[in-house]
Amino acid sequence: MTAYESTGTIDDIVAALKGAASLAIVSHARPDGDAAGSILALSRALRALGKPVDAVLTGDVDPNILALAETGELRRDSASPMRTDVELAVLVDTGSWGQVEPLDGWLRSMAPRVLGIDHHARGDAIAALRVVDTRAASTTQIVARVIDGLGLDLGTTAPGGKRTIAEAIFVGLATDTGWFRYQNADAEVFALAARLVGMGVDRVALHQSLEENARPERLAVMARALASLTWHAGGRVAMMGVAGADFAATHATTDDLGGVVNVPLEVGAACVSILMTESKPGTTKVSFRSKPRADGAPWLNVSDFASQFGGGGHAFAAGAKFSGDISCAREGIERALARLGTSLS
Ligand SMILES: [Mn+2]
Repeated sequence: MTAYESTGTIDDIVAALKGAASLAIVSHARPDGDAAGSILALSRALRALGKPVDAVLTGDVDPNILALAETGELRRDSASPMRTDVELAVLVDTGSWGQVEPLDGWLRSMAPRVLGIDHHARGDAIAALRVVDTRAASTTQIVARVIDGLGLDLGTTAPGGKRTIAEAIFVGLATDTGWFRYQNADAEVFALAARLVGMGVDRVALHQSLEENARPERLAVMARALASLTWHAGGRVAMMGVAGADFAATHATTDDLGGVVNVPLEVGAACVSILMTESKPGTTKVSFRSKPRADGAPWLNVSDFASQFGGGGHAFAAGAKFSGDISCAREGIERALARLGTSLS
C-alpha cells in the first residue's frame, strides 16, 4: 500500500494547471461546503485565466450548496457523461475510491492526468500528482495557496460572474472548522479568514444561507435522532440512530441531518458522538465526532476508529459505511468501543 501523501508541491500543481488547456474539476459524492467551495474557487480562477472548465458535482446535492454557484458554474454528473477529452482532471477534498464511486471509470480512464488537492489523512493513489496537507483545516485553504501561486487576486470572479474566489474559499474554511469553532481553526485559519472578510466576503449572509436555511423537516428528524440517543462508556459516548422509518415519517432526507451528530457534544461529559443513518435499505452511514481533551488531542481519534470499518476522515470528524441496518452497525461499533476499555474514562 502506498502512503497517502503529497507527490509534489504547490508549485507543481500550479505548473500543471497553467499547462492544461482544458480541465474537469470533481470531488466526493454528496459535496459539502469544502468540496463545493474548492471546486468553485478553482473553476473561477481557471476560467478567469481563459480555460474551459467542466465543474461537476456528484450524488445528491444539498440545495443550499448548489445555491453557492452562479448559473452555469456547476453541473451535476447526471446531466451528461464525464468528458474524456479534457487535458486534466482535478480531484479535490478526497483521494478515496470509496468516495468517488460515480466517477470511478472516468478517473481510471484519465490516469495519469489526474491531479489531487486534499487534506484528509487517508486515501488512494487516484491522483498521480497530488498535494495532501493534513494540517490544513480545509481543502480551500490549500486551494488559496494554489490560487496565490497562479498569481490571481482572491477577489477575482469568473468572466461575467459576480461571486469571487474569496467567497468560495471562505465557504470551505468556515464549514470545515464549524464556523471557526473546531480544534483545526488555528492562527493560519483566522489569518486567511481575516484576509477574506477584509476583501468583502459577506460571512453573515453565507452563514444564513448555509446554516439558517433549513426546512421544518430538519427539526422533525432531529427530534427523532435525539429521542434515540443512548449513552455508553459511562456517559462519554453518545449514540443516535435514524432509520428508514424515521425518514418516511418525517418526510426528511439525509440532507436534513447535517450537523445533528454534533448536538450530543453539548453535554459536558460527552467526549464522542456517533450518528447512524440508514441512508437506504441495507446501508447505514455512520458519522463520528470527538471533542478535545485538555491537552488538545481528541478524546478518540475518530479517523482511526472509523478506519476499522473501512471509513476515515479527520481526528475530530470521520465517517464510515456499513452494509446492514442500524442494529448491525450498532453491534460492530459497540464491540469496538468495548475494546477501547478504559481509555475513554
Ligand atoms: Mn474538507
